[in-house]
Amino acid sequence: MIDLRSDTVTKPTEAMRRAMASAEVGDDVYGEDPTVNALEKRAAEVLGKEAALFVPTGTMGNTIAVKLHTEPGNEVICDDRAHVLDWELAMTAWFSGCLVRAVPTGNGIMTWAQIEAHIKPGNGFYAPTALVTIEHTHNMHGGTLYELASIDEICDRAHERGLKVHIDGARIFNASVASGHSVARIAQKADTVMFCLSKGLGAPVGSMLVGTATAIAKGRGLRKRLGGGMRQSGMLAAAGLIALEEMPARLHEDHANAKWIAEGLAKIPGLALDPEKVRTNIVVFDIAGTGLSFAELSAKLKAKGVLISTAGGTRARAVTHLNVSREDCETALQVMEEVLAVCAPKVI
Ligand code: TLP
Repeated sequence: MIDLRSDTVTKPTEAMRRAMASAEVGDDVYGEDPTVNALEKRAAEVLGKEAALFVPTGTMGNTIAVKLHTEPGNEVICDDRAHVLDWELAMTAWFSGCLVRAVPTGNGIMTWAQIEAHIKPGNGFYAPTALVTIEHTHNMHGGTLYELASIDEICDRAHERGLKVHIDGARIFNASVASGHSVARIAQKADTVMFCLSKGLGAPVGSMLVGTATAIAKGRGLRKRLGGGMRQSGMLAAAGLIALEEMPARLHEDHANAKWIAEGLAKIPGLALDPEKVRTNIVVFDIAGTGLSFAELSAKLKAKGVLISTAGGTRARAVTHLNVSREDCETALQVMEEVLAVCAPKVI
């Protein structure tokens, strides 16, 4: 199978497996796992923040961040296709008692003007806004990127208004490689950042939440409350350290493969996308013109050994990663061409 459903499907490298097998461990709930401690120290350094917390998933990292920055009854602003809104089972409501105020964007990238128009004052008539979360890169819009100046502006203006800013940086290393800005520079003005070790960076499990020492100390308690106190998790942190240190250097390969797939898909009748907009490892394309539903198309591709995922409605998603070579991309594109050659494109 050529698995383009997500970069979450990556398998740990041999180096990761060796490091996991020989990891020094202790009970992390007592703060005694040396490998987890090393990962947290290093993640904080790389992101330029005071402290970091190792969490099992990106969802838990975002969930803790929302709780840190809000009180029940607050509003949280994010874009209308954000992962925190669509894919985290209403965690903002469930764990933090907050309402999401979603900003329609078309590309996942909010401007300060759009955000400002959605801020609610706490004047007795409205639920006050407490937090802005931005997703960088943006998953469901095809790995799109914020401009650095825009992130800075959002953080500065939000802080002036008394709001906190959290970056859902599940793929912040992809953003860094594509933009040429260090992850520390991207994260500089944000209050917290969550990033995933388990996606493009290839670790089997784990994400990091970074922020001030005070926020992360509080986050540690919230992680335990969510059932995320993982004991001898140095086994996992060992792979995470390799992901953090060694894997960002190869992400440009995934970006080149995604661009290559996008250019090929754009030539297939019935598929709609702009390959110019593909800057990282996610390709989102519209299949409406094929006359097939996503379920039909994905089943036909699966029968020929290619897996893709949905980005909602008639939009499909192909994600490149560590375990997909250029040759795999060529095969996948060929399969797509074969499958769609026998399906007459719908005349719109
Ligand atoms: N994204 C997954 C699915 O849940 C859609 C994927 O296959 O891409 N933030 C962003 C931007 C994400 O893309 C994801 C995972 C998460 C948070 C959550 O990470 P996990 O899966 O570790 O909870």
